[in-house]
This record gives sequence, structure tokens and C-alpha cells, in this order.
Amino acid sequence: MKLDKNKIEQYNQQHLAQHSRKFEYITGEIPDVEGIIKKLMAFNVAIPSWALGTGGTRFGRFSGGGEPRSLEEKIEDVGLLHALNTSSGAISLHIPWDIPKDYTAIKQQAKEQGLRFDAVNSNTFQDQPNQKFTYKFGSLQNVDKQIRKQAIDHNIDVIKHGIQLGSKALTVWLSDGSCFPGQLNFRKAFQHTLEGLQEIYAALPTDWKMFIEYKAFEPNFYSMTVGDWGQSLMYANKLGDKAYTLVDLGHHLPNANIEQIVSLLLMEKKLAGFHFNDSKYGDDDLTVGSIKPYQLFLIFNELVDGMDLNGQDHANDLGWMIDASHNVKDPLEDLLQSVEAIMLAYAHALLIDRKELAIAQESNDVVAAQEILQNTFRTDVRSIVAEARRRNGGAIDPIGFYRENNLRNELIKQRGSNNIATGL
Ligand SMILES: [Mn+2]
Repeated sequence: MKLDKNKIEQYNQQHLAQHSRKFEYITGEIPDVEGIIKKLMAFNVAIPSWALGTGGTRFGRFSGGGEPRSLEEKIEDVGLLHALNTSSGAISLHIPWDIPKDYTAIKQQAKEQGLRFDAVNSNTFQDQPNQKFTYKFGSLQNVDKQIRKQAIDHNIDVIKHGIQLGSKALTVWLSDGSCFPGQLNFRKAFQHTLEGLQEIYAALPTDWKMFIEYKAFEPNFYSMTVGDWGQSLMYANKLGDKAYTLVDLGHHLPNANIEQIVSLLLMEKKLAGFHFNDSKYGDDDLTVGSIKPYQLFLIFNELVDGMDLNGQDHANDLGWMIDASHNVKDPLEDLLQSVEAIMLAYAHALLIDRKELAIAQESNDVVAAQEILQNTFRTDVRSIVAEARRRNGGAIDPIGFYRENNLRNELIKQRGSNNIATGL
């Protein structure tokens, strides 16, 4: 479904007076709003191809209707999000769930909707039909060399798909690990995994990156072979300059200080980027910012600080992606909420008075440091984010527009109500 830009323009006209009132007020309250808006206008978060359908748990899945039936329809959905919020201009494909049949046509379609292809993702956490060997006991870590080779070949195959699409990174997430003490020789598992990653790394084009994603637990519950940022960083350091550690917010043990991890990875110039989501208990894959928006802000505080120190471009030098699941919401509404939460956290981080914060830190003024962060966090920056979107041609209120125009009903009419998109 293609959106008529005039409709967005009309919608914005109806809401302009109210929006302008809020925006003018905040412009008078904070310095350099224009500088912040410029950065917000350039910032994009990739949408993964597996997040466009209704998500499920291992207990059940309740489709909401109108889900995309093909890669083409998934790209259409991301195009729709991007037209509304102008900050979802990339799609991240999962191989083999979303292998294009015709690269040229897919690239053309994406281009027409203003989308680029983000990192490609491999899958050795489940067996595919017609696959020769099983990953039941792991992929790259496996004691069986033939199974390791199958996993290496798959990853190299994913790189080849990515080259055709114009992607520039491979994300490797391994579910490898063990469920019971004694099952695995940790050192051998690490060595096998490293050797496999080295072979995959050797197949990367020169301008590509490898993102090594870690996860503390699940599907293995005793050990994970890439279980935390320390292990991921060990692999990345041993592999070379093109290998980086990828942080998925849900992949930590409870209460981990993710902002500190981000800060140190940036210091080491080894942060690949992010998979955004939110959680209360584990890898809950909830809407970004729905549970811990303050933590998200603290993470963005470190991101902006560390990237500026490295001279990195916020919009392009790291990989930004949402990795969430939507069990009870319309997936597109949920994704709009997630991107909005990210933009708000980013806007807040850009607003921090870093000079004053450094002075407070250097003088051990704990109260002043907290005041600076919390006063910033409590500033309502929603109209600044909306203004950036409006100037890019997006809707002042994307969810408002989506609902007012019954876009989900349109999708159900086009696609039917019983189809289920590939994904988790
Ligand atoms: Mn992830």
C-alpha cells in the first residue's frame, strides 16, 4: 500500500496549530533546537523483515490480520512506516526466511520507497527443510566438523545474498551453548566457534563489517558460547578490524548496566550497533521504551558522548535496528512506537549539557550530575521529534494518521485476515 503524500500534508495541516504551539514553547526553553532537528532528520532505525507479522511465544500466536505474505509486502510495510515517520528507512533481511527471488526487482522496490538494505542475518538456530545436518547440539561450536562446515557455508551464502542487495554487514547470532553441566567443553566450543567465524570473516568484502551478537541465555540455559559482551569482544578482537560486538538490549542478565557496556565498547571502537527492544524479565522483546525509558536515555547519553569523542557519524557509523516481537499489538503500530521511543531518547541525549556534566563529574558533585540528567530526561521533546518528522515530509503524529485512515483495515482488505508472516 502506497501512501498519498498529500494525505499526510492534509493531516499535518489539521494538527499544525497545536503542534506549533508546543514546538515554539520548547524552542524558547532550550538552546540550538535547529542543530538537534538536523540530527534527528538524518537518523534512521532499520526494521527487521521478521518483525512485520504478529509475534508469538512458544505457547501460541494470535495473528491480527493483513500480515505481509511475501518479501515484497514486507518491504511495502517498511515503506509505509518510513513514509509516516521518516526514520525507518532501512530493512534488515533474515536468511533463509526472506531470500529475494529477483534482486533487481527487490532493490528497485526498496529504492522507490526510500529504503536501503541493512545488515543481513544468518540462521543456524533452527534446522531448515532439506538441510543435511542438524544444529541440535550447536552450529559453529559443534563437535562434528561437517556440521561446523555447514554453518560456515550458510553464513558465507548469507554474505553473498547481502552483496546482491547492497548490504554492508553480516550479523551473526549463535544459539550455541549447553543446557547441562558437563555437556560441553567450554574451551573447545570457543575454539571451534572462533575458527568458524574466522572462515566467515575471510569471506567478507573489504567494506563489510561482521556483527557478533551475544545472548546470556535461551535457548541454552546452562551456558551460551557467545554469552556476554566479554566473550563477543574476545571473538571480535581475535578476528580483526571488521568484527564488532553487537548489543541487543534484551540479551543481558537482569539489571546489567548496559550503558556502561556501551561506553566501554565505544572506547575500544568495537561497538557494532544495536538491536533495540525492552524487557522486564529476560529477552521479552517488548516495545522499545515501554518498560525502562530512562535506561534507554542513559544508553543514548553514552552513545552520543562516545560517538562524538570518536568523531563518528550518529546516523551512519553504527547499525541501528529494532529487534522486538509484538504478541498483542498491531505490528506496525508497535514499530511506530518503538522508533518514536528511540528518537525521543536520542533527542534527549543530544540535549544534555555535557560541559556542565563534566564539571559536576570532575568535582564529585553527585547531586548536580543527577540533576543534569534527570532535568533533561523530564524535558518534553516530543514536539522536536515531530517537527523533524514534519520537515522530512512525515506525519506529525504517525499513529494518529495510521488510525484515522484505518490503514490496518486497508491491509486486511488487500491481503486477507488469515495469513501469517514468516518470523518468530
Ligand atoms: Mn537481536
